[in-house]
Amino acid sequence: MSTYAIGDIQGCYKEFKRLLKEINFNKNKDTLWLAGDLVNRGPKSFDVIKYVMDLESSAITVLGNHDFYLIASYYEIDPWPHKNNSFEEIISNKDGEKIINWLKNQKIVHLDEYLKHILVHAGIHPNWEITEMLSLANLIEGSLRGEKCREFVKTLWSNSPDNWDKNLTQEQKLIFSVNVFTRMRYLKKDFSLDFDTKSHPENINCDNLIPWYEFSNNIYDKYKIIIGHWSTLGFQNRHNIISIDTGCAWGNKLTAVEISKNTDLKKYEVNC
Ligand SMILES: [Mn+2]
Repeated sequence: MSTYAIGDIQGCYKEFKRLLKEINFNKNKDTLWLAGDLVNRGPKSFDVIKYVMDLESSAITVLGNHDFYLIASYYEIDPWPHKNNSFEEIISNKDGEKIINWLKNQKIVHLDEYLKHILVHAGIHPNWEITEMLSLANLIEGSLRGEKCREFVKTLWSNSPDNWDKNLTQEQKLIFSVNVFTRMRYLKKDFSLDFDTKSHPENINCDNLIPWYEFSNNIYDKYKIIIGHWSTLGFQNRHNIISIDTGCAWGNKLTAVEISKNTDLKKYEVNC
């Protein structure tokens, strides 16, 4: 009865299966938390999603920016017409619609009150209260599952608004919160999102770019937040976050951690 979290798989099916072997994952006993970005970049996005679908309630997945990008591509919304992706295999497959429907039913945030951990792809904005954060996640999940999913996904490809304000319109709140949950890395001192910088904090030469988890917030005090998304940050086990995207799609590593209430974090990894 163990709970494991795995970072961004990004279509790296072979490495994913190797890692599951390494942790002796048993679908009938254990639970798998996936930090999002199941697809794109790697060669086998279709196989990764099919495998996770077959795990049924043994796997909990939160969506990442690449998973949103796949949903958009399925609806023929292409935010970056000149960028390559590896979605064709899924979109043209007879099970394509099933896969997209499954993705639309995954979560944005997973909070485990017993383990006191939260799983999210990129992060949680420091200006949010917990109830606000959960209701924004619910709003996104509802919009994905609703009849107007395509219209909703079409609005998302914007960097504006770049800061939180309780008076934003519903559409603006959705755009901002999807960006926070799935893309955020650095904030400026005024709490606005930076959309350009990906480097490790040690390589940043700018006083006005601060990793989001260095701000203080009640949510980060109460729960440890497990994130993927930031491969240049790599593995981190800090007081308020565990970062587990170790860049499998870039030929580095795929990482799993065992989450437990009582024992120290256990880390497992395979080379990619
Ligand atoms: Mn990502």
